Amino acid sequence: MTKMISELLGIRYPIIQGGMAWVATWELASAVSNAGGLGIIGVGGADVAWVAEQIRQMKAHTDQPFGVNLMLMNPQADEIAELLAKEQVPVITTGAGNPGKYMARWKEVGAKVIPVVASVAMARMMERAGADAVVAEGTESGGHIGAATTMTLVPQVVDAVNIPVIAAGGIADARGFAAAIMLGAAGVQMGTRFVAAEESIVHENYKDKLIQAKDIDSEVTGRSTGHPIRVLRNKMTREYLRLESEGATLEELEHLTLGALRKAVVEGDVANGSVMAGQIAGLVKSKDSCAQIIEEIMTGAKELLADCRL
Ligand code: TUI
Repeated sequence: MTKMISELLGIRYPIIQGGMAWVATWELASAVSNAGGLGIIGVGGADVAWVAEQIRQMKAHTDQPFGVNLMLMNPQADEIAELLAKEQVPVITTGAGNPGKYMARWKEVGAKVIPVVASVAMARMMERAGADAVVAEGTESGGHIGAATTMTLVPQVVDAVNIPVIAAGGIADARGFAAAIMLGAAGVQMGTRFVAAEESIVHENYKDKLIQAKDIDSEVTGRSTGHPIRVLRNKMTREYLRLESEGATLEELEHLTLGALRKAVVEGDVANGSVMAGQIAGLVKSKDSCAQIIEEIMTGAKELLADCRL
């Protein structure tokens, strides 16, 4: 039987919260860590001073393990990588690139390093570079995505590496958790369900749009630019996809998405902003506390897995 990541990370339950830009602030992350999961601060495009303050707040609001996600396209990635080492952040996850050049430094200070990957090749590369685990993130996820689905990616990554694999993409309840365990995962990462959590600081308009979303309400912008981003359909995506199909330039397209996530999360402009969410948004129907979410999933999954017969 696979060892759960709760053992590796010193947490009660093998559930980690995605490191979502603008959304995963210390308020959400500390609530998840205090509820027995692993809360993660999402750096996104923020600067080093913002990250330092978030870590300070996190340490003040939880005595449980926590993580920071470094989005590797961040212009200050080098400085932030060093800050994470100096602050002895217990768990570091990365997204949207290859964190190879930071691994030795992070391992030297004893951080557990968990890159988010979207392919078997990248998972293998990360294992060789010294990763403690990987998050295998399927294309059902919100935000920046790869091509493979969670159902196909997770078992292939599990077979390819000897480190624990955390499943992400399309998981928001006990059934998804149990399914991930059946695929060989040692835990799950969830984003979308936590966006709607009581403790999440995202604008109520964003949470309401998420809760009203149906199964087929997400779109992927940026396929033509090489930066596919899954978001809920709105005025911005209609305009974006129209321009994209007409062969618009990168500049014209970027004009629509620059600052768009902040616009949706902070200002609540869910018509013109970028409402990042996974395909599982249709399953998220209430704004629960992080403790309720984690308790519901663990209790439900135990029952499902115990009752499982052919
Ligand atoms: O990183 C994510 N999801 C994200 S990051 C993000 S921030 C952003 N905001 C606005 C525009 C653009 C980005 C929003 N959502 N998930 C983890 C993830 N990583 N998914 C896919 C990958 C990935 C992709 C390529 C990991 C490695 C990789 O390697 C490429 C290489 O360097 O070889």
